Amino acid sequence: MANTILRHDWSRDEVRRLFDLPFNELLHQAHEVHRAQHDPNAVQVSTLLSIKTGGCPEDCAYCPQAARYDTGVTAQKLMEVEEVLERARAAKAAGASRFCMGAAWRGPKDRDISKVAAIVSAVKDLGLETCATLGLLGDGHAQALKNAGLDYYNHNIDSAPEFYGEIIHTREYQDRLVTLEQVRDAGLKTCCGGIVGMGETRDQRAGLLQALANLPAHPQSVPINQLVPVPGTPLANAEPLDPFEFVRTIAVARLLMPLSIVRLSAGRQQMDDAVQALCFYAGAGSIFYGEKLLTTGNPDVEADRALFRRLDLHPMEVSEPSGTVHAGILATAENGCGAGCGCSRAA
Ligand code: SAM
Ligand code: DTB
Ligand code: SF4
Repeated sequence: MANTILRHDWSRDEVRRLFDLPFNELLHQAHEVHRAQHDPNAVQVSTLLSIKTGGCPEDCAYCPQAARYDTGVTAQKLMEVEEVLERARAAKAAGASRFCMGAAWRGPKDRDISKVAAIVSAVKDLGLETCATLGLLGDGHAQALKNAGLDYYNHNIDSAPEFYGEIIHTREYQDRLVTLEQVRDAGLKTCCGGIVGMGETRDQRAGLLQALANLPAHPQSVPINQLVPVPGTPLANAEPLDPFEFVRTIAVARLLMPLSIVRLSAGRQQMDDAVQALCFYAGAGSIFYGEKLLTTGNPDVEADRALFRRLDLHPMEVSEPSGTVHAGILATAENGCGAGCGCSRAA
Protein backbone atom coordinates (compact mmCIF):
# COMPACT_ATOMS: atom_id res chain seq x y z
CA MET A 1 0.00 0.00 0.00
CA ALA A 2 1.29 3.42 -0.93
CA ASN A 3 2.44 5.90 1.68
CA THR A 4 -0.05 8.68 2.22
CA ILE A 5 0.53 12.10 3.64
CA LEU A 6 -2.51 13.48 5.41
CA ARG A 7 -2.62 17.24 5.06
CA HIS A 8 -4.55 19.71 7.20
CA ASP A 9 -3.30 22.93 5.63
CA TRP A 10 -5.22 23.06 2.37
CA SER A 11 -5.67 26.54 0.93
CA ARG A 12 -8.90 27.50 -0.81
CA ASP A 13 -7.00 27.98 -4.06
CA GLU A 14 -5.55 24.48 -3.95
CA VAL A 15 -8.95 22.92 -3.33
CA ARG A 16 -10.50 25.11 -5.99
CA ARG A 17 -7.86 23.99 -8.51
CA LEU A 18 -8.87 20.37 -7.89
CA PHE A 19 -12.55 21.24 -8.49
CA ASP A 20 -11.57 23.03 -11.70
CA LEU A 21 -9.65 20.09 -13.18
CA PRO A 22 -11.08 18.59 -16.37
CA PHE A 23 -13.75 16.13 -15.19
CA ASN A 24 -11.97 12.99 -16.45
CA GLU A 25 -8.65 14.10 -14.98
CA LEU A 26 -10.27 14.73 -11.59
CA LEU A 27 -12.02 11.36 -11.58
CA HIS A 28 -8.85 9.56 -12.61
CA GLN A 29 -6.83 11.15 -9.80
CA ALA A 30 -9.57 10.51 -7.26
CA HIS A 31 -9.99 6.89 -8.29
CA GLU A 32 -6.25 6.25 -8.07
CA VAL A 33 -6.19 7.59 -4.51
CA HIS A 34 -9.33 5.60 -3.69
CA ARG A 35 -8.00 2.24 -4.84
CA ALA A 36 -4.61 2.83 -3.19
CA GLN A 37 -6.34 2.94 0.22
CA HIS A 38 -9.70 1.20 -0.15
CA ASP A 39 -11.28 -1.77 -1.84
CA PRO A 40 -12.94 -0.01 -4.81
CA ASN A 41 -15.66 -2.67 -4.94
CA ALA A 42 -16.65 -2.52 -1.25
CA VAL A 43 -19.29 -0.14 0.06
CA GLN A 44 -20.04 0.41 3.73
CA VAL A 45 -23.76 0.07 4.37
CA SER A 46 -25.51 2.07 7.12
CA THR A 47 -29.18 2.29 8.00
CA LEU A 48 -30.64 5.47 9.47
CA LEU A 49 -33.45 5.78 11.95
CA SER A 50 -35.00 8.94 13.33
CA ILE A 51 -35.34 8.06 17.01
CA LYS A 52 -36.75 11.48 17.89
CA THR A 53 -38.56 13.22 15.07
CA GLY A 54 -39.55 16.84 14.41
CA GLY A 55 -40.36 19.77 16.65
CA CYS A 56 -36.78 21.06 16.54
CA PRO A 57 -36.26 24.65 17.76
CA GLU A 58 -33.40 25.36 15.29
CA ASP A 59 -33.86 27.12 11.94
CA CYS A 60 -31.63 25.10 9.55
CA ALA A 61 -33.01 26.19 6.17
CA TYR A 62 -32.77 22.71 4.64
CA CYS A 63 -34.45 20.79 7.42
CA PRO A 64 -37.96 19.33 7.39
CA GLN A 65 -37.76 18.76 11.17
CA ALA A 66 -37.52 22.42 12.21
CA ALA A 67 -40.73 23.24 14.11
CA ARG A 68 -40.96 26.67 12.49
CA TYR A 69 -41.45 25.30 8.94
CA ASP A 70 -44.71 23.77 7.81
CA THR A 71 -43.41 20.54 6.27
CA GLY A 72 -46.01 18.01 7.37
CA VAL A 73 -43.53 16.30 9.75
CA THR A 74 -45.30 15.39 13.01
CA ALA A 75 -43.24 15.84 16.15
CA GLN A 76 -42.71 12.61 18.09
CA LYS A 77 -40.98 11.88 21.37
CA LEU A 78 -37.87 9.75 21.78
CA MET A 79 -38.55 6.13 20.81
CA GLU A 80 -38.45 3.34 23.38
CA VAL A 81 -35.48 0.95 23.39
CA GLU A 82 -37.53 -2.05 22.22
CA GLU A 83 -38.98 -0.13 19.27
CA VAL A 84 -35.49 0.92 18.13
CA LEU A 85 -34.19 -2.62 18.57
CA GLU A 86 -36.88 -3.99 16.30
CA ARG A 87 -35.77 -1.59 13.56
CA ALA A 88 -32.09 -2.32 14.18
CA ARG A 89 -32.66 -6.08 13.94
CA ALA A 90 -34.47 -5.56 10.63
CA ALA A 91 -31.62 -3.37 9.34
CA LYS A 92 -29.07 -6.02 10.28
CA ALA A 93 -31.12 -8.76 8.65
CA ALA A 94 -31.32 -6.67 5.47
CA GLY A 95 -27.51 -6.39 5.42
CA ALA A 96 -26.59 -3.14 7.19
CA SER A 97 -23.44 -3.16 9.32
CA ARG A 98 -23.99 0.20 11.01
CA PHE A 99 -27.10 1.67 12.59
CA CYS A 100 -27.28 5.48 12.71
CA MET A 101 -29.74 7.12 15.05
CA GLY A 102 -30.81 10.73 14.60
CA ALA A 103 -32.64 13.07 16.94
CA ALA A 104 -34.21 16.43 16.06
CA TRP A 105 -32.70 18.29 18.95
CA ARG A 106 -30.58 21.42 19.18
CA GLY A 107 -28.71 19.17 21.56
CA PRO A 108 -29.58 16.51 24.13
CA LYS A 109 -30.28 17.21 27.81
CA ASP A 110 -28.59 15.09 30.46
CA ARG A 111 -31.70 12.93 30.86
CA ASP A 112 -31.85 12.38 27.08
CA ILE A 113 -28.26 11.14 27.13
CA SER A 114 -29.08 8.40 29.67
CA LYS A 115 -31.97 7.24 27.50
CA VAL A 116 -29.94 7.32 24.28
CA ALA A 117 -27.09 5.51 26.07
CA ALA A 118 -29.48 2.64 26.89
CA ILE A 119 -30.58 2.52 23.25
CA VAL A 120 -26.97 2.57 21.99
CA SER A 121 -25.88 -0.32 24.24
CA ALA A 122 -28.84 -2.42 23.17
CA VAL A 123 -28.14 -1.81 19.46
CA LYS A 124 -24.43 -2.48 19.94
CA ASP A 125 -25.29 -5.81 21.59
CA LEU A 126 -26.93 -6.89 18.34
CA GLY A 127 -23.46 -6.80 16.75
CA LEU A 128 -24.02 -3.61 14.78
CA GLU A 129 -21.74 -0.60 14.65
CA THR A 130 -23.49 2.36 16.20
CA CYS A 131 -23.69 6.01 15.19
CA ALA A 132 -25.73 8.82 16.71
CA THR A 133 -26.50 12.37 15.63
CA LEU A 134 -28.12 14.32 18.44
CA GLY A 135 -26.92 17.89 17.83
CA LEU A 136 -24.63 19.97 20.05
CA LEU A 137 -23.23 17.99 22.97
CA GLY A 138 -22.89 19.20 26.56
CA ASP A 139 -20.23 18.36 29.14
CA GLY A 140 -19.72 14.64 29.60
CA HIS A 141 -22.18 13.66 26.87
CA ALA A 142 -19.62 12.33 24.40
CA GLN A 143 -17.93 10.22 27.07
CA ALA A 144 -21.26 8.82 28.29
CA LEU A 145 -22.12 7.79 24.74
CA LYS A 146 -18.69 6.25 24.23
CA ASN A 147 -19.07 4.30 27.48
CA ALA A 148 -22.44 3.02 26.25
CA GLY A 149 -20.80 1.53 23.14
CA LEU A 150 -21.21 4.30 20.59
CA ASP A 151 -18.75 3.96 17.69
CA TYR A 152 -19.42 7.12 15.64
CA TYR A 153 -20.91 10.52 16.35
CA ASN A 154 -22.30 12.38 13.33
CA HIS A 155 -22.15 16.14 13.45
CA ASN A 156 -21.91 17.99 10.15
CA ILE A 157 -20.34 21.36 9.55
CA ASP A 158 -22.84 21.49 6.67
CA SER A 159 -21.29 24.30 4.56
CA ALA A 160 -18.33 26.58 4.02
CA PRO A 161 -17.90 28.92 7.01
CA GLU A 162 -18.81 31.98 4.93
CA PHE A 163 -22.05 30.43 3.64
CA TYR A 164 -23.22 29.04 6.99
CA GLY A 165 -24.90 32.31 8.09
CA GLU A 166 -27.23 32.12 5.08
CA ILE A 167 -28.50 28.70 6.17
CA ILE A 168 -28.58 28.65 9.99
CA HIS A 169 -29.01 31.51 12.46
CA THR A 170 -29.71 29.71 15.73
CA ARG A 171 -26.21 28.39 16.35
CA GLU A 172 -22.69 29.27 15.31
CA TYR A 173 -20.21 27.41 13.17
CA GLN A 174 -17.84 27.55 16.13
CA ASP A 175 -20.40 25.65 18.30
CA ARG A 176 -20.11 22.77 15.88
CA LEU A 177 -16.33 22.74 16.08
CA VAL A 178 -16.57 22.49 19.87
CA THR A 179 -18.86 19.45 19.65
CA LEU A 180 -16.50 17.84 17.14
CA GLU A 181 -13.63 18.38 19.56
CA GLN A 182 -15.59 16.75 22.39
CA VAL A 183 -16.30 13.79 20.11
CA ARG A 184 -12.62 13.33 19.26
CA ASP A 185 -11.53 13.79 22.87
CA ALA A 186 -13.92 11.06 24.02
CA GLY A 187 -12.31 8.63 21.53
CA LEU A 188 -15.43 8.40 19.38
CA LYS A 189 -15.01 8.18 15.62
CA THR A 190 -16.18 11.28 13.83
CA CYS A 191 -18.73 11.34 11.04
CA CYS A 192 -18.72 14.86 9.65
CA GLY A 193 -19.66 16.26 6.27
CA GLY A 194 -22.06 18.68 4.69
CA ILE A 195 -24.77 19.44 2.18
CA VAL A 196 -24.39 20.67 -1.37
CA GLY A 197 -27.05 22.06 -3.67
CA MET A 198 -28.16 24.76 -1.23
CA GLY A 199 -27.40 27.59 -3.70
CA GLU A 200 -23.71 27.79 -2.78
CA THR A 201 -21.02 28.57 -5.36
CA ARG A 202 -18.31 26.13 -6.43
CA ASP A 203 -15.90 28.16 -4.34
CA GLN A 204 -18.13 27.57 -1.32
CA ARG A 205 -18.27 23.84 -2.04
CA ALA A 206 -14.47 23.97 -2.08
CA GLY A 207 -14.70 25.86 1.25
CA LEU A 208 -16.81 23.10 2.81
CA LEU A 209 -14.25 20.44 1.84
CA GLN A 210 -11.33 22.66 2.83
CA ALA A 211 -12.87 23.11 6.30
CA LEU A 212 -13.41 19.34 6.66
CA ALA A 213 -9.88 18.46 5.56
CA ASN A 214 -8.35 21.13 7.82
CA LEU A 215 -10.04 19.82 10.97
CA PRO A 216 -7.41 18.63 13.50
CA ALA A 217 -8.12 15.05 12.37
CA HIS A 218 -9.88 13.93 9.20
CA PRO A 219 -13.31 12.56 10.07
CA GLN A 220 -13.30 8.78 9.64
CA SER A 221 -16.62 9.14 7.84
CA VAL A 222 -17.45 12.06 5.53
CA PRO A 223 -21.10 12.20 4.43
CA ILE A 224 -21.68 14.33 1.34
CA ASN A 225 -25.40 15.07 1.23
CA GLN A 226 -27.18 16.44 -1.78
CA LEU A 227 -29.95 18.71 -0.57
CA VAL A 228 -33.29 16.91 -0.46
CA PRO A 229 -35.57 19.87 -1.14
CA VAL A 230 -38.59 19.62 1.15
CA PRO A 231 -41.73 21.73 0.58
CA GLY A 232 -42.21 24.18 3.42
CA THR A 233 -38.48 24.71 4.07
CA PRO A 234 -36.76 27.89 2.87
CA LEU A 235 -34.69 25.78 0.45
CA ALA A 236 -37.68 24.00 -1.10
CA ASN A 237 -37.06 25.68 -4.44
CA ALA A 238 -33.27 25.70 -4.46
CA GLU A 239 -31.79 25.36 -7.95
CA PRO A 240 -30.85 21.68 -8.39
CA LEU A 241 -27.11 21.04 -8.55
CA ASP A 242 -25.62 19.74 -11.79
CA PRO A 243 -25.10 16.01 -11.03
CA PHE A 244 -21.52 16.18 -12.36
CA GLU A 245 -20.81 18.91 -9.83
CA PHE A 246 -21.95 16.49 -7.11
CA VAL A 247 -19.56 13.86 -8.50
CA ARG A 248 -16.75 16.43 -8.48
CA THR A 249 -17.49 17.14 -4.80
CA ILE A 250 -17.13 13.44 -3.97
CA ALA A 251 -13.88 13.26 -5.97
CA VAL A 252 -12.33 16.29 -4.27
CA ALA A 253 -13.35 14.96 -0.82
CA ARG A 254 -11.60 11.70 -1.72
CA LEU A 255 -8.43 13.55 -2.75
CA LEU A 256 -8.29 15.75 0.36
CA MET A 257 -9.06 12.99 2.90
CA PRO A 258 -7.62 9.82 1.36
CA LEU A 259 -8.28 7.50 4.30
CA SER A 260 -11.74 8.65 5.21
CA ILE A 261 -14.80 6.80 4.02
CA VAL A 262 -16.74 9.25 1.88
CA ARG A 263 -20.47 8.63 2.02
CA LEU A 264 -22.78 9.20 -0.92
CA SER A 265 -25.36 10.32 1.59
CA ALA A 266 -28.78 12.02 1.21
CA GLY A 267 -30.11 12.66 -2.28
CA ARG A 268 -29.71 9.21 -3.87
CA GLN A 269 -33.43 8.84 -4.51
CA GLN A 270 -33.26 11.88 -6.77
CA MET A 271 -30.08 10.58 -8.46
CA ASP A 272 -29.61 8.55 -11.59
CA ASP A 273 -27.96 5.13 -11.20
CA ALA A 274 -25.25 6.24 -13.63
CA VAL A 275 -24.45 9.26 -11.45
CA GLN A 276 -24.23 7.00 -8.41
CA ALA A 277 -21.84 4.73 -10.35
CA LEU A 278 -19.66 7.77 -11.10
CA CYS A 279 -19.71 8.66 -7.39
CA PHE A 280 -18.46 5.17 -6.48
CA TYR A 281 -15.73 5.50 -9.10
CA ALA A 282 -14.82 8.94 -7.75
CA GLY A 283 -14.30 7.51 -4.26
CA ALA A 284 -17.63 7.15 -2.46
CA GLY A 285 -17.42 4.09 -0.21
CA SER A 286 -20.57 4.23 1.88
CA ILE A 287 -24.33 4.70 1.52
CA PHE A 288 -27.48 4.87 3.58
CA TYR A 289 -29.49 1.75 2.94
CA GLY A 290 -33.21 1.33 3.60
CA GLU A 291 -36.36 3.07 2.35
CA LYS A 292 -36.06 6.09 4.58
CA LEU A 293 -33.36 8.56 5.61
CA LEU A 294 -34.72 10.45 8.66
CA THR A 295 -37.99 11.79 7.32
CA THR A 296 -37.49 11.65 3.53
CA GLY A 297 -37.21 8.77 1.09
CA ASN A 298 -34.19 6.73 0.05
CA PRO A 299 -33.95 4.08 -2.70
CA ASP A 300 -35.63 0.84 -1.67
CA VAL A 301 -33.54 -2.12 -0.62
CA GLU A 302 -34.26 -4.12 -3.77
CA ALA A 303 -33.15 -1.22 -5.99
CA ASP A 304 -29.87 -0.96 -4.07
CA ARG A 305 -29.28 -4.71 -4.20
CA ALA A 306 -29.81 -4.57 -7.95
CA LEU A 307 -27.45 -1.59 -8.25
CA PHE A 308 -24.76 -3.46 -6.27
CA ARG A 309 -25.19 -6.49 -8.58
CA ARG A 310 -24.99 -4.36 -11.71
CA LEU A 311 -21.85 -2.60 -10.48
CA ASP A 312 -20.29 -5.73 -8.88
CA LEU A 313 -20.16 -3.98 -5.52
CA HIS A 314 -20.30 -5.79 -2.20
CA PRO A 315 -21.08 -4.54 1.31
CA MET A 316 -18.00 -3.76 3.39
CA GLU A 317 -17.78 -6.35 6.16
CA VAL A 318 -16.12 -4.27 8.84
CA SER A 319 -15.82 -0.58 8.34
CA GLU A 320 -12.46 1.05 7.88
CA PRO A 321 -10.46 2.94 8.96
CA SER A 322 -10.62 1.57 12.48
CA GLY A 323 -8.42 4.18 14.11
CA THR A 324 -7.91 7.86 14.45
CA VAL A 325 -6.84 9.76 11.35
CA HIS A 326 -4.20 12.17 12.53
CA ALA A 327 -2.69 15.36 11.25
CA GLY A 328 0.38 15.36 9.02
CA ILE A 329 1.28 11.71 9.47
CA LEU A 330 3.23 9.66 6.97
CA ALA A 331 2.18 6.06 7.33
CA THR A 332 2.14 2.68 5.65
CA ALA A 333 0.14 -0.51 6.03
CA GLU A 334 3.01 -1.94 8.03
CA ASN A 335 3.45 0.72 10.68
CA GLY A 336 -0.12 1.93 11.22
CA CYS A 337 -0.70 5.65 11.35
CA GLY A 338 2.41 6.19 13.39
CA ALA A 339 0.79 8.51 15.90
CA GLY A 340 0.99 6.06 18.76
CA CYS A 341 -2.78 5.88 19.03
CA GLY A 342 -2.85 2.12 18.59
CA CYS A 343 -4.89 2.21 15.43
CA SER A 344 -4.40 -0.70 13.13
CA ARG A 345 -5.07 1.16 9.92
CA ALA A 346 -2.32 2.52 7.71
CA ALA A 347 -3.06 6.19 8.00
N1 SAM B 1 -30.39 17.74 15.00
C1 SAM B 1 -29.08 17.25 14.86
C2 SAM B 1 -28.17 18.22 14.16
O1 SAM B 1 -28.65 19.01 13.36
O2 SAM B 1 -26.97 18.18 14.42
C3 SAM B 1 -29.00 15.89 14.19
C4 SAM B 1 -29.95 15.56 13.06
S1 SAM B 1 -29.77 16.54 11.59
C5 SAM B 1 -31.21 16.13 10.69
C6 SAM B 1 -28.43 15.73 10.74
C7 SAM B 1 -27.99 16.26 9.40
O3 SAM B 1 -28.92 15.91 8.40
C8 SAM B 1 -27.84 17.75 9.22
O4 SAM B 1 -26.66 18.26 9.75
C9 SAM B 1 -27.82 17.88 7.71
O5 SAM B 1 -26.51 17.78 7.21
C10 SAM B 1 -28.63 16.66 7.25
N2 SAM B 1 -29.89 17.06 6.60
C11 SAM B 1 -31.00 17.51 7.20
N3 SAM B 1 -31.96 17.82 6.32
C12 SAM B 1 -31.44 17.56 5.10
C13 SAM B 1 -31.94 17.68 3.76
N4 SAM B 1 -33.15 18.16 3.51
N5 SAM B 1 -31.13 17.33 2.75
C14 SAM B 1 -29.89 16.86 2.99
N6 SAM B 1 -29.36 16.72 4.22
C15 SAM B 1 -30.13 17.08 5.26
C1 DTB C 1 -26.05 12.95 7.30
O1 DTB C 1 -25.02 13.56 6.95
N1 DTB C 1 -27.13 12.81 6.54
C2 DTB C 1 -28.14 12.07 7.23
C3 DTB C 1 -27.46 11.71 8.57
N2 DTB C 1 -26.20 12.37 8.47
C4 DTB C 1 -28.14 11.97 9.83
C5 DTB C 1 -29.43 12.80 7.33
C6 DTB C 1 -30.07 13.11 5.99
C7 DTB C 1 -31.40 13.71 6.23
C8 DTB C 1 -32.17 13.97 4.99
C9 DTB C 1 -33.48 14.61 5.27
C10 DTB C 1 -34.42 13.76 6.06
O2 DTB C 1 -34.62 12.56 5.73
O3 DTB C 1 -35.07 14.28 6.98
FE1 SF4 D 1 -32.92 20.66 14.12
FE2 SF4 D 1 -30.91 19.18 13.26
FE3 SF4 D 1 -32.95 19.83 11.63
FE4 SF4 D 1 -31.24 21.72 12.36
S1 SF4 D 1 -30.77 19.88 11.15
S2 SF4 D 1 -33.48 21.88 12.36
S3 SF4 D 1 -30.75 21.06 14.45
S4 SF4 D 1 -33.05 18.53 13.42
